[in-house]
Amino acid sequence: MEIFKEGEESYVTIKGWIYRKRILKSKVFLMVRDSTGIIQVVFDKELDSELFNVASNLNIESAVVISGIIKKEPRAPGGFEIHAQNLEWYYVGYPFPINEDAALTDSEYLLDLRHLWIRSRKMTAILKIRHTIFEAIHEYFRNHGYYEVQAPIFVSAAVEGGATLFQVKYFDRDDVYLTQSAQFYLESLIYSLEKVYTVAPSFRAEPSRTRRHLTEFWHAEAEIAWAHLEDIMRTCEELLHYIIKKVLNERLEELSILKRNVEFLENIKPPFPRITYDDAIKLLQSKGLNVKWGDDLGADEERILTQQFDQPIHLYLFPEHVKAFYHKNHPEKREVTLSVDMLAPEGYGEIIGGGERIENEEELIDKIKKFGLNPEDYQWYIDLRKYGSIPHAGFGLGIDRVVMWICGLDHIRDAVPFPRDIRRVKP
Ligand code: NSS
Repeated sequence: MEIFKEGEESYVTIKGWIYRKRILKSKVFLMVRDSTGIIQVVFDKELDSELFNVASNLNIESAVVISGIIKKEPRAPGGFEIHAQNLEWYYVGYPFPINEDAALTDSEYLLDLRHLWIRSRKMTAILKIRHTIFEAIHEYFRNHGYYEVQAPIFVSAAVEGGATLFQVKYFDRDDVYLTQSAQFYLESLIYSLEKVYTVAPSFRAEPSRTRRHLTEFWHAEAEIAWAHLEDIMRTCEELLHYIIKKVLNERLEELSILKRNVEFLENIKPPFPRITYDDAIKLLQSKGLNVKWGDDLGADEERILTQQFDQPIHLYLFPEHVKAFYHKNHPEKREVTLSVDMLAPEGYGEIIGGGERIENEEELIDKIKKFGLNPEDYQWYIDLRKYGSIPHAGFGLGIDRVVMWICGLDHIRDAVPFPRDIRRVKP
């Protein structure tokens, strides 16, 4: 809590909102919060009965400015309390009918009240951690020679398959969509800037409500000239490690509010284990799962895989048809691609997807056709392969999923202030 000193050292003024209220016979205790924390304020009836009455009648979430003497009080949260001498209130609050200690639930009720619920202690802790994660991502890329770039949100072709494209009413056109990924634009920018990244929203018309899918999510994407699969795997683990270290350095208090197992995060250290798709299928089969080579791995399979390790893992070399068309095929093992997903441990699953891109024009056109797509729709993307094409690779990290895992949340919706899914675009 920021203390505004006025004259005498121990006389302070605070501005905030009433978080909790407790009335005893001759004392009112207000817990007042601001963006920095919570402090206890005492109003003594015997010292000032008028002030005592005003304080007793204020609701939770009323906005207040309180002045008084700050004293050490080991029994108070934070070790200090303020003995109030003056109280001004602005707008009275509401009696929020929710027990804050309740788990962050899937409750539609809390989601309807999201504009108010974001004031809760847990949501505040999550939003501070989210802030630090965004900061870490920018720091990592900027400290490693990447240029930050921006790609359009209105686009005219699918990157990650037509099934999850959101069509937009764009004047009189019916071939405009919201972007699923900035990848193709980043690819075009490596020919001048070599290493580029962007942090932006991506949109997917995800038809189902799951614990890890939003229709609008935040995406950190990078593309690197001359890079191969190995470089991507190393970059991804370094980036994730950098994020975790920064959160551990700066957000221990918030992690403890969320009751996150901090020791688990402290033990995360690259290089992360690697497992090929082929071996993953064998491992899953040995666990009795009904999967065969060529299947796409869903949340259930990923959960079982990640539970075999106490680190994030690289799952790599996916079959061609499981991944988007732009992935480059393995030079010797043509049925698989130079692709990688990073899966977060503790059952969380995929947080990053990436790999090497096809750099040869003919190969790219063949692949587009093989996937039943129309090369005309990808004309400018194919064009990039005509002029000074080079090997390159990149990846996309789902920031909300990383927030969800680092905070130890049950649902991705709680990783975002105002989540969007198939049924919800409000508040
Ligand atoms: O579809 S991805 O696996 N890959 C791409 O979009 C590439 N074009 C990125 C690139 O190489 N530049 O999505 C990347 C990540 C994925 O691992 C998830 O963590 C996240 O984006 N993602 C999502 N998060 C939340 N909700 C949804 N619906 C979602 N879809 C992907």
